This record gives sequence, C-alpha cells and structure tokens, in this order.
Amino acid sequence: MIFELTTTDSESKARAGVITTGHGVIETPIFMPVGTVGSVKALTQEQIKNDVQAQIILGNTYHLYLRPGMDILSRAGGLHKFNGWDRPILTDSGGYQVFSLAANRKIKEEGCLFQSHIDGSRHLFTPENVMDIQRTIGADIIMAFDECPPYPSEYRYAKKSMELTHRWLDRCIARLKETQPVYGHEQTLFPIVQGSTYKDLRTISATEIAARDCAGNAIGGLSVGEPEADMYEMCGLVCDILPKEKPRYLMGVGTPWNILENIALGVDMFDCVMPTRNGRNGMLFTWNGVINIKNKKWADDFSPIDENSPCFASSQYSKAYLRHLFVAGEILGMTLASIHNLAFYLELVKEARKQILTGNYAQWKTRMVPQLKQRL
Ligand code: PRF
Repeated sequence: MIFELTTTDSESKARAGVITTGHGVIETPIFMPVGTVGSVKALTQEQIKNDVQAQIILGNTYHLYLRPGMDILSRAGGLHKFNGWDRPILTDSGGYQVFSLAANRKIKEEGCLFQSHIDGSRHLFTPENVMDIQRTIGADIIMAFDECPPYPSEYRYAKKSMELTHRWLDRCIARLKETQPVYGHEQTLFPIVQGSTYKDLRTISATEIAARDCAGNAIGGLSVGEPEADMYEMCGLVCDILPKEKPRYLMGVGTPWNILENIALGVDMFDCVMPTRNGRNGMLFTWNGVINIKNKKWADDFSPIDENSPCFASSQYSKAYLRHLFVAGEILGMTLASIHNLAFYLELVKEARKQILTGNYAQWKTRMVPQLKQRL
C-alpha cells in the first residue's frame, strides 16, 4: 500500500491524499460504506459502485468468521471473489464486535473467549487467529486485534486495556511476519490507538502505535457515547502524534458534521453504519440538514430529496414517494434511502477533498457544519 499526501490545508490540519492498494486507488479523505457480512445492506455491487461511487467497503471479521465461516470463504477464493466486489476492502478485526455483540465474553491475556450471538457456540479470538482469519478473508487493509473499552471507563481499566491492546498488536505484527497473503495481493495492517477519554493514555497509545511504523494507523475507542467535544479533543491530540506521511483512520465515525470536524483535525478515512442503518429507518442526510422521511410533512412534497445530486435515488424520486414506500413498508424504501445517504456521504468527502485542494477547507467547514446539523 502506498499513501501519497497531495495537499495539507494551511488553516486546518485537513489533508488530501491518494492510497494505492492491490485493488485500486482510494482518494482521501474517504468514507467507507459498511458491509458487515460482506454485503452493504440492501444494495447490489452495481449500486455501491455506480450510484454511491464507493471506492472501498468494509467487512467484519467477527461476522464473516461466524457466517459463512472460513471454509466457505477460503473455497470461494476470498471475500472479493465471494461477493463480487473488485475494489479495495478493509476488514475490522472483531475486536469491537466481540465486545458489542457476543455473549459471555471473557478477556484474557491470550485473547477473548466469547459465545456467538447467532447460535451461542463458543469461540476464542487471539491476535494470531484473527490475523489468520483476515488472511483468509483477503481484505486489502486489515485491522489489529484490540479492546475497545466502554464509555465511561475508569482510568485504571482504560490503562490496563490499552496496554493489552499494545501487547496484542505486537503479536499481530509477529503473526503477519510469519504468514503470507493467500490470494497474491498485498495486505496492510493498521494498528489501533486506544486510551478512552484520558489525554495521557491517548498520548502514550499514539506514541506506541507510531513507533510500530505500520503503513497506516487507526484511532479506536471514540464515538462510543462520550461528548462530541471529548471525541474531537482526543482525535486532535492523537492526530498530532501519528506520523503525517501515513493515512489515519477514525473508526466508526460518524455524522456528516463529525466527519468534517475530524477531517479538519487530520483524519483521512472514516466508516460508520449511520448512513445505512439510519437510512433503513427513514433518516436522510442532506446538504441542508437531516430529514425524517416518515414525517407527515413530506406526504405531499413532490420535490426530489436533492435535485442537485448526481445520484439517481436522490434526484429522481420525490420525498412524497419515498415517504409512501416507508409508510407502506416497501423494501425499495430502504434501498433508496441507503443509496441516497451513502451517495451523500461520498459526495460530502469528495467536496471536502476539493475544498482542501483549493485551500478553502477551514472556511467551508465552518459554513457547512451548522447547515448539516439542521433538522428539516
Ligand atoms: N476498535 C475496532 N473497531 C471499531 C472501534 C474500535 O475501537 C470503534 C470505535 N468507534 C468502531 N469500530 N477494532
């Protein structure tokens, strides 16, 4: 993987760059749609590519390991072959999903024992087998096995957890050195900064992570219930320590305004279930604010969701029709809302990139944030 930093904004820490992987290039800042089980929910690969214009999608080790399982993924020839997505894929390590989804999880030095949320079966994730699983899935970017402490966490717990994440990271790195990619293309490890909302822990963690000299770095443990101001403070502090010449990925963030604020702090990559999950629930994100399409007020609004959008779902379907689909429980409603929201997120980061390249990012961001937050 190669990261070329094209421009850094003079009035903020926003950056524009290009990541090159074995499955093509990614222009940063970028938003990555979440495809937990290997599918971006309710969308076909054509829709993700042509309508959303996604450059990279995410998969989850935890879900794919449980279903369809490693035997099927291996025999399919990896996730790219299995789901027909020929652009870059990033897999999360399971270090978050195990803690948020699995039952009876027990963290030990060796790894994490847990019971599947699907059938209750017992499993052990270790830094080593999580690397092996991600080899078999075959994503271009793979994540270190970490522990994401809940918010709030006591200082002593957050510190112990962070130290465990660092020891697990060294085991991930060692395992990758001993093994080879299965399908020929390169796989790049991103380690994850933790440390909850404690400034000294975040400083230690970012310094430790930077010292591993991996090709890209991630920031975890944020957007887990802490105030937005704390997220921005931690993210800014960590970005200032992580190396400039490597991409920075803020995991699981966030709203459109969270994305613009964190780009200003130096983040290059984002993922979040919000555009798809909230979309399936009738929440639409637009340049002028947030719409609850189920609201009665849209019943006779025959204007498009966004007439200026290049995306057909946003410009060709009226709000009244989309509301009707939601009220009637039609699955097309979920598909159109997901396409619209993801296309909007991708347009948002594309416009952010354009503003960085022309030197107007800070001003533009200040103007956009209150507009994006409006409730329509
Ligand atoms: N760790 C991992 N995945 C994640 C997170 C984390 O801390 C988060 C936190 N926002 C989202 N996804 N491995």
